[in-house]
Amino acid sequence: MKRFLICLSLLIFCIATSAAQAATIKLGVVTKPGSAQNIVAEKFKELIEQRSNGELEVKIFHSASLGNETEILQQIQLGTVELGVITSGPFDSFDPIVRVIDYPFLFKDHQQADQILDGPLGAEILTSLEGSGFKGLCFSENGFRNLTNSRKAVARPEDIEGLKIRVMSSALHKSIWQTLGANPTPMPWPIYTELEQKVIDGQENPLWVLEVYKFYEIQKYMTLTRHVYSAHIDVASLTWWKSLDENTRTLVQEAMCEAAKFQRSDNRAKNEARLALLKEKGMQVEEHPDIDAFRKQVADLKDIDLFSDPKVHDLLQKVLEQTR
Ligand code: EAX
Repeated sequence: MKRFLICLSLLIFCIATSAAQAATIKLGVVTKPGSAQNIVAEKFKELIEQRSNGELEVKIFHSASLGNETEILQQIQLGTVELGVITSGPFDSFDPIVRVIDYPFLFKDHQQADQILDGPLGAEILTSLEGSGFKGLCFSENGFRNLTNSRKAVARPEDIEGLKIRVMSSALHKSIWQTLGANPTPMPWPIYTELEQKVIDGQENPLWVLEVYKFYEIQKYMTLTRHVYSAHIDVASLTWWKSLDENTRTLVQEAMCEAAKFQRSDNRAKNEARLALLKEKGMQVEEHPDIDAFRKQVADLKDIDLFSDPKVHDLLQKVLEQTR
């Protein structure tokens, strides 16, 4: 009997300690539930918790509860946050190589974006991020960005003259809008209040943002510029990554890439209905702006200083060749 009791208490002890060992992974996103980043995060959580039999637990910090995207990236670098689903724009100040994928009018469609990002050129970007403390896992998407504003219909570059446009914290995005004649104002997410109070006239983001954040209430005009295909880079803290065993790394990598693919197709499938909804809500949409004119205006950006680093320059050349 005594033996039995000892065995039983040992068993209970083992169960209790193994339950206590369930590691909690912190995952940061800046946007709110229902947003593109959260759809990736929630899918990842579901997959990894299922596959690790409860040994890994994911806690999603959304709605900027860890700060803006730059601040989340800093915490990932430090290792105080393990994972992030972060728009590629703000990576600009950590590693200039990401400017390559935010290059204006680079990808003609989703298929081409997938082909480059899921291929060797995308892998070069993910690997390069290790130099700044990130383990790049895969690409999910924000989507093709479109211009909106509260002042006037925009169909050509000259219509943009003087518009105060909020841009992400990215030197490239600022240059794009300067070159197009706007007055670009870098500002972290979220920006509803600034738009509402007319501190800024406009912004640029994919269709889902206008629906989820109800920008149709405060932005009358939209132009389907699709000027930048905005990826999210799904990253882990390199310090944390190095502390993981091989099995856990594989689990995390596979679950994140599956979540990314799931989210990309989910996002794309919803775009048509979103456009209809935005029109129904009263937005005036310019569906056929003079894209050639916009494209011409930014054509020399590849020669500016932001692309002077030889590694960045070479990769941009390669991507431009493959997307022509
Ligand atoms: O998804 O800051 C931005 O414009 C980003 O696209 C934001 O994460 C919304």
